[in-house]
Amino acid sequence: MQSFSAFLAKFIFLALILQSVVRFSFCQEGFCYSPSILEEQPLYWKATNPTLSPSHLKDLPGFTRSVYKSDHALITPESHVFGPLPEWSNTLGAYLITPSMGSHFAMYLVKMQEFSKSALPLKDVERFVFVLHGVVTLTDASGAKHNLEVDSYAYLPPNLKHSLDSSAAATLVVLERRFPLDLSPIPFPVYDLVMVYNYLENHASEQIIGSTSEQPLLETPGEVFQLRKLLPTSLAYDFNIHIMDFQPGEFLNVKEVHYNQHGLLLLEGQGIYRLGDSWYPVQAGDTIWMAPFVPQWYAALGKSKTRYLLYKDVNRNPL
Ligand code: UGY
Ligand code: MN
Repeated sequence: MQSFSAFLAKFIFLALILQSVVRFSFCQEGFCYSPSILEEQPLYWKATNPTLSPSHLKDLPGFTRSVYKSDHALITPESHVFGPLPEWSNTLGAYLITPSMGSHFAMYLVKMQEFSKSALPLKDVERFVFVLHGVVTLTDASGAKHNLEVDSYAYLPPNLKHSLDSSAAATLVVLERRFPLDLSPIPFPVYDLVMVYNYLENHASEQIIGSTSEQPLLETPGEVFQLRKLLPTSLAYDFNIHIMDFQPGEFLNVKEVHYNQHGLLLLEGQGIYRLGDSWYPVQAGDTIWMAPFVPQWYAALGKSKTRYLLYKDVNRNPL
């Protein structure tokens, strides 16, 4: 038979486990209630103990961290609106950046399902696809099939036949940019308006298929972040996609202001993004549009590294 002291020890042990389970469930997402929830809370308790955790704020009616201004936008996941993509089958898409904001490119999320299939981009539009979840099959112009897993990507030059399909759920981020190949049929006044003229004779871009981890780390003079570029840096390519990694506490040394535009998807981590005169707490899943010359700066915070994917127009004279 158990002695009373053994029984007491077991009782205390079980009570401690129960208390830690209760505490754990109320300490998730960085927010703990104190004193213990086992005590009855007084009337209006919440008014003097506001919920501080961002994950709770997200659920406030009408609350969003999304912001849309003339020179930048932050689009956070609770604002995503998915709908069918024109001519894609069994697929939902959410346009996050489009020329209606002032960008010269579009960036959208694509959720593919079983038996889903892409449509071709519009005429003269180049496309970049990056896999965020699942596996998609790219069938290229020659009929060859390429399986793209998470962290893999493809660049398809304008007017190159291809299709993407998936036999299970998969998520992609897609960037598209109009690449004028032949401006001659465009009447003179319109021609003037589209002088962001990207075509360079003898510099045709080619289909690229790759994976982030295969790309070498590049020099970043004066900066501490790690940089990979997913596309060739040759003249044929009028944009590049950068993958940038920051350890917690690292930040951009240059307080950047430049003529290039950006589309950014935060893939991992948390931090503060400065855009113009505003400072935004951001985290994985957030999208940012940066117009030319918007002051921009990032500091990685939180407990894990930040990784973001960044569209940047390059290799063209801005005149
Ligand atoms: O290359 C860039 O312009 C990059 N460093 N910008 C950014 O991270 N906002
Ligand atoms: Mn920049």
